[in-house]
Amino acid sequence: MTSDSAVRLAYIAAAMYGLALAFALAVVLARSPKPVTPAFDAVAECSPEDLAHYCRGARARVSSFHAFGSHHPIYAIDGRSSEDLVEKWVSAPNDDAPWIDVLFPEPVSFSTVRLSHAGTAEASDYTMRSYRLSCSAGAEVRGSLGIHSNEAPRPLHPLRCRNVDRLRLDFDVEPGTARELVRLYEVEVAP
Ligand SMILES: [Ca+2]
Repeated sequence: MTSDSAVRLAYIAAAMYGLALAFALAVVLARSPKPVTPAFDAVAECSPEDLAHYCRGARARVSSFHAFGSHHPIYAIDGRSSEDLVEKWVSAPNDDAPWIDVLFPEPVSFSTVRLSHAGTAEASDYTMRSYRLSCSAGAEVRGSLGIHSNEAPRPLHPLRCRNVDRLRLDFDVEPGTARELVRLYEVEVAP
């Protein structure tokens, strides 16, 4: 085989590999346009200080996640503010309006939301600066709070919500910067 043929074969192989990857990604996205974590049964006495913990039956639903990085949204409600760089929810690169919902198995009331941003384990400029928290019962929004200049890696936000079944975080990404993806290690919701 000539070197030209070998180069041509290498190009063809690379192109086919790229097509296979694109097809696999399309299948993943088509099957789960709004990925949601499994519904675990609530465990009695589990994590009394964190209503968002999956062991209480809470679920996380997201606009997207970074599938190739294994950054599944379950990491945002597993009760661990780990410094392991895999253990975070990361939004997909093409998601320009990322959000995460915490879905409660039954109506809950709470007054604070603690977030663990990327700055808890990574460079501070990965910490999200601008986002909105809102809670709702069905379609009725019962509380919201806009954050516009956050620099804290682990801020505690006051948000008074009564008998709600969902907490939503809507993030403002900043394309071309470290904040072009959301990197969130944990959401904690306290009574
Ligand atoms: Ca976590």
